[in-house]
Amino acid sequence: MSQPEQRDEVEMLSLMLLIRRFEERASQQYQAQKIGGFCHLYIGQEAVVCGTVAAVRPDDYLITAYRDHAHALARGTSANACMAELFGKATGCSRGLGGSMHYFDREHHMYGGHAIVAAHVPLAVGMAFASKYRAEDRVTLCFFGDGAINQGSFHEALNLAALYKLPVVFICENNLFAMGTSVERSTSLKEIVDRAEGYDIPGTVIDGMNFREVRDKLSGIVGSIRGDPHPAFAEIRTYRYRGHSMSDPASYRTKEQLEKYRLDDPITRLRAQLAREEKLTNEQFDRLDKEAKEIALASVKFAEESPEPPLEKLYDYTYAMEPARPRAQGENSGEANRPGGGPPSKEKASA
Ligand SMILES: Cc1ncc(C[n+]2csc(CCOP(=O)(O)OP(=O)(O)O)c2C)c(N)n1
Ligand SMILES: [Mg+2]
Repeated sequence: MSQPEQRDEVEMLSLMLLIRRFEERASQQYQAQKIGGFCHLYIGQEAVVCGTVAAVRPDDYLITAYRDHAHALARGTSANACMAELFGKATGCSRGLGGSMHYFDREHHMYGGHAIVAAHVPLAVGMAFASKYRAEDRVTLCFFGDGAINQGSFHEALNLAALYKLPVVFICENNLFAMGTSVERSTSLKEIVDRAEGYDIPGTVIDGMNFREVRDKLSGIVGSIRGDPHPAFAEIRTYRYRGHSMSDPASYRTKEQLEKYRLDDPITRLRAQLAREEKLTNEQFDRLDKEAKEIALASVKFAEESPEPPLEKLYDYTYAMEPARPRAQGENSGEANRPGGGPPSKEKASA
């Protein structure tokens, strides 16, 4: 298969709007205590995943870290399935058992949602190995944050990918911070992209606030990989407007820095580019935004009305089995009562 037809830019702008409005709704619902656990928002970074997705085929593999709502939406997972997952409902994209950090959608080739920093980078290398082994021309897109690049698993993975010439793009979403630690305080290199050189992997720096630049540079990278499998590294420079997670007031950075990036907003920028070229009117933009807000709002209703997963499914899809429940007086200690004991549920046996 060849490169995809270039996706329509107005369609991609509406995808960025959907991601932003979805995240705003998620934030609101989190504050209303409808969502438990951690929740990391992607607001400000929309052009990174949208530009990438616009440059690849739907059957290319995608894997990412825990700031993953946008990656699923960009791949085509419905807002309903995404919001329901945040609510822990059975209709969620991970059946309500994964939550914010563990989105998964095999149909759309979105292979997580991974909470342990850099732990998924070797998985991406395994996926790229599989497609090369099967002589497919799929490319694996592996997203991670600037906080991942000093983890051991990251280095092992890059080395193997280079050695075996695997078709994988390592995409570092450099938003300048890993929780409250800035890149200057964590990384000896001045430029993250130089990490790639140490493994003989070609590296590119990309402005992540510019949708067109992300799409065009990724398109070149992915095109060259399809003809001749090899790894590539893209440092995409971006910024998150919100704190690391919902509980972070982000007091480690200045208002001026935030303002600088807000003025360079990826949605505003693509809107202005399209308007200048007379491809989008203000009315059309307002309509797209209204639609995005409606989809996000409807997803909350869908999530609220969806059923909880049944309690007996709580330990399905985990490595550990149901823990022992306290024994009632006079009850014998039996197999079914111990961890690992007892028959698996029907669905688990067939999964
Ligand atoms: C191995 C490991 N160490 C520590 C953590 C705690 N932790 C969660 S997020 C995070 C920061 C990661 O930052 P970055 O990779 O830049 O991603 P971003 O949040 O900026 O998208 C840390 C240290 C973790 N999840 N995994
Ligand atoms: Mg970061």
